[in-house]
Amino acid sequence: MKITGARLIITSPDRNFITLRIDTDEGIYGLGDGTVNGRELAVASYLTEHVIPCLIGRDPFQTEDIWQYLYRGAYWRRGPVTMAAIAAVDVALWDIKGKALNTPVYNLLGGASRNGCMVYTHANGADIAEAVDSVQKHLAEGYIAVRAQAGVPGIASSYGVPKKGKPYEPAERGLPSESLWSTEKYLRFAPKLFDAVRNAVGEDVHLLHDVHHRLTPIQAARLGKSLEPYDLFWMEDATPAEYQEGFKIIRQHTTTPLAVGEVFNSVWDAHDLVRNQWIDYLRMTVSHGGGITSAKKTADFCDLYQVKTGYHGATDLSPVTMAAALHVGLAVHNFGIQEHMPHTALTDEVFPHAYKFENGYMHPGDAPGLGITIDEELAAKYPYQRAYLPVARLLDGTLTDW
Ligand code: CS2
Ligand code: MG
Repeated sequence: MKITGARLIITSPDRNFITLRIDTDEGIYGLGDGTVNGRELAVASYLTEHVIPCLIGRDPFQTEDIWQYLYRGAYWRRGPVTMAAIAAVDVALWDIKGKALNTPVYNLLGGASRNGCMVYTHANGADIAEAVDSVQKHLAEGYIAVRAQAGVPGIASSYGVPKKGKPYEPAERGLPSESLWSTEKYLRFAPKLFDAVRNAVGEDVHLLHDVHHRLTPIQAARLGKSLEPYDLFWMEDATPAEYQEGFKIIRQHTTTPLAVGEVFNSVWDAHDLVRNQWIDYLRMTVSHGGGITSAKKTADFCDLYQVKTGYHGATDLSPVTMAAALHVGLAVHNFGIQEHMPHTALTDEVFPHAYKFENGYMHPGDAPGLGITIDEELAAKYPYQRAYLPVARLLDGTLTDW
């Protein structure tokens, strides 16, 4: 089999998505996701100008060799744009492989290791009462794991809390908005939120929380300690992780499980975190971390250290990534949990898919390949629109991590 062509489908049903379609001489095609929220066209250009010309004529079954060619062969390695572009190619090739062999991709990765992938979804509210209601609403929908975020009193726009009446979607069309942040107010508030949520839902529900990179290690240690009575499934992105050893400080002080890595793009971003067992869950998902080829290797590396997967699954990862993540998640031994922030109905219509949610779990479905398609006619009705993630400042105006 030979690759005969590859092209991008850029669409913005409710938000921007970059989808790569690779075609072969046998009429089989595959899809990959190259979306990097707020920097979409950089990946599009990387693929169109530099990658697609190198793919024509290659054997799509050579996923390992093509991965190495795009990673080592470029000389310039890593980075979100490069790794998302490599992922788009790699995921599309695995899709082709599965379709050609008439089997779901998970069967090529070791087969199903479980009946389904446990997922968590987002509950949020302007205040504690609204957040508790939102958790209960998601439990009623069948979720058994829920992330809770609430507006911090005195902070106009807290991370994870939607604008009135809208679903939570951080990227906004136009230039970046700016929000204000106070770590002191947040640290006093977060234990009150989980006290209320845990009391309302009882012992059995898995509760998660995203700090979104906003604390120093010692502040994160204090938060982890203060949340221990509420038995969290994880505390996420407690501190920025460029300096991996920072997590050692958090680890020394608290038994609250730690998740990190949605902004990582290489196993090297997590190397010290994993081999020192400073974290419990790695969040780098398939599309931002170089594709299925590298996700499988990274998961196997984590398994040696009892670190589990907890892949990022926000709406800026397209349904193609959700499908790929579920195939990997179903197959690897050390699957932990999958984030599920459902896409809008319109996005689901643009990307018809075989994966399903039922009673707290998702399954990738048994269609050959990834089980995902794209309605190109519908996609064409929604052209790309520039959008950015917000930026955050401290109360005195200092730029901080959003
Ligand atoms: C978040 C994301 O899902 C998460 O855990 O941290 O909402 C993140 O802010 C976005 O994916 C950024 O694009
Ligand atoms: Mg997060």
